Amino acid sequence: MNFSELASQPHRRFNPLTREWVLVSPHRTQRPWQGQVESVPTEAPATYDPNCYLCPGNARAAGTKNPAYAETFVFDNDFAALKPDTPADEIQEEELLVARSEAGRCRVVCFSPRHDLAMARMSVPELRHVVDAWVREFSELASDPHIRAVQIFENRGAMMGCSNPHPHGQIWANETLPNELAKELAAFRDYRQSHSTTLLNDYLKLELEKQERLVCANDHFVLLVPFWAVWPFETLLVSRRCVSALDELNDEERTTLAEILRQATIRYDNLFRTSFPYTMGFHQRPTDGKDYPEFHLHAHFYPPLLRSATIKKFMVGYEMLAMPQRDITAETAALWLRDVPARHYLDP
Ligand code: H2U
Ligand code: ZN
Repeated sequence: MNFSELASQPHRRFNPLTREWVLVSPHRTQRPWQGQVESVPTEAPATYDPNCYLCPGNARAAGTKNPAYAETFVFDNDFAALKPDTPADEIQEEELLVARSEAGRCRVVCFSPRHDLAMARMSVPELRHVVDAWVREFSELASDPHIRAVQIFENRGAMMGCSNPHPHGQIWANETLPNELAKELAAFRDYRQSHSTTLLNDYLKLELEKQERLVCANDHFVLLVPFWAVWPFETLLVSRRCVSALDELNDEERTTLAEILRQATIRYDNLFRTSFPYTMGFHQRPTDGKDYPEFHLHAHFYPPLLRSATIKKFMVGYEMLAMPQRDITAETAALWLRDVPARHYLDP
């Protein structure tokens, strides 16, 4: 059987980064939908909102006043999930009741002083400030001997639990490796041991040959729908050069990262002509001071929308109890994202 025949039938695909499988059921895209329909915000936010806790000059929920910032602004999360002064402690009863203290830091990154913008509506120089802020934060947090992992991410849109339309992301830094990073690190390490190359270098080479899952690319980054995608329009953003974290990107690469982030988010917005919700974030090397030549910097975009701006994918039932499942194939999703204009639908 060839690939297109297999891809038209129910099948499983392997995710070499997590070493888990996803069930793909392409025929199910035909099924009717009588479930929940999401509402699409129709009113555009104002450029400044006096009630927004992230806008310049405003007071945050805990009372601290934001400075009149002009580019990006980073602060310690007032409701941090991880705190630097957490005392070390642990319990263990048999192998069943096990808990350990976890210290860390949480930061909030305001991408822009403009309340109404999103990555898709920011210019490349503006997004470059965001990239530079991420690099600065990563380096500073990585230099703390207690911090071994830095998770940079953005929740965009109320559907993904974003608490405020003001463009912002978060950084959580902790003492131990979070589950997803640990899974990927083990896969990167094993691949490098059994091949002389690195996992994402080889994968990128294959995708560049095959072309069918590519969305867009520039000199230093490629955006594609991974073969093993779970979310309907999930994408993977990979650096062409194998670097282990944002701090290794040179000046030109940082600008091209800003460019491809803009392209990625414009394409998402254009797909259903809406401010596309997603969770996105970077996976980078652990920050314990060791070298990780096997680790390849990348970002994942996980958007929940299924086939219009109002229908969302739920991860329930089979996904919660068995394994992730998707209907639209990675190849079809890539085609849709590749075919939308590269210019934002709201831009004049
Ligand atoms: P989300 O929209 O992804 O939830 O991120 C907003 C973060 O901002 C959230 O973690 C923090 C919340 O704790 N926050 C502050 O630190 N100060 C505030 O005044 C409100 C929100
Ligand atoms: Zn605001």
